[in-house]
Amino acid sequence: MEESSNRISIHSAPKMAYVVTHADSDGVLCLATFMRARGNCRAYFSSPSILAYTLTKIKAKNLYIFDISGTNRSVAEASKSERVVWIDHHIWGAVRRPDNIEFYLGSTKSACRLVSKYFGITGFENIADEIDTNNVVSPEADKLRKIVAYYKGKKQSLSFKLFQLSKALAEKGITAIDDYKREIAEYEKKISFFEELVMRKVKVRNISGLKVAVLQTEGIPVYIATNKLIEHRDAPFDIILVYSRISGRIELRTHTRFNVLQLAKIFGGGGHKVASGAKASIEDMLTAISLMRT
Ligand SMILES: [Mn+2]
Repeated sequence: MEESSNRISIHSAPKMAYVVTHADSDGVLCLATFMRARGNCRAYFSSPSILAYTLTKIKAKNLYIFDISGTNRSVAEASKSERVVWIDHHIWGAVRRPDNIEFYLGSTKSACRLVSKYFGITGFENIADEIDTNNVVSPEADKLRKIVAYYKGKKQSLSFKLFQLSKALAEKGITAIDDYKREIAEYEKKISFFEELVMRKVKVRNISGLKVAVLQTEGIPVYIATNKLIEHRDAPFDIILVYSRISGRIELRTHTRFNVLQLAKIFGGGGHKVASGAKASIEDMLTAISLMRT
């Protein structure tokens, strides 16, 4: 019911801004910060690999893109909207900037910190920094990460749930997370199951002196795998490779600050030096790792 009323408001307000943001905690906090500054909007949750396709659905007067890096293809697609503001903190390759796109890029810990700065709205950037660098210390960051992980695990109407969460955060501030006790509790029940699965399924490889942890499992949050593997007897790992058969994507992390971005780039992926992702098979990624040191 709420979904349909949401749709009505879109048609009655054609000039409403469009936002495309990353379907993760940082992306949610970017959107919440935006809505605090500018009010309601039409939002799409996307990811680096599907951004260009997401943008084919949008021709807006005002489009904002948060927390996803661009390629020449996605930039060309975005420029079909009238005016675009693109705010991101990932490492970009060379792209040509069309006249109607404003890039606001930086190397902050979270994209939310850049969005906060751009709109002059403060409040969520410390929590976003904690989650996006996998350095969660505050209970607020811990709870928010669990709420987002809960919805990502459910998959059903993920975008709508993340939109509602962003809106609640914009309206109530971070105390909005207190209304998600059930989701947090349900997610917490699964954590030890995920952790046990990580330790049981991980395969350790030694490739040209690099310690590589290989995981092929669906539905395990990457941060859980990364954090649990610190306890593994072969830890720390230079490269943690988490493959999803459904998406055909590999997420790369590191315990040793090994530059995993260079690996993702080989396959047209991207991200940060210590957290990146790309579409690739495990076999091809292991080959790339072995070639890197020859
Ligand atoms: Mn981010």
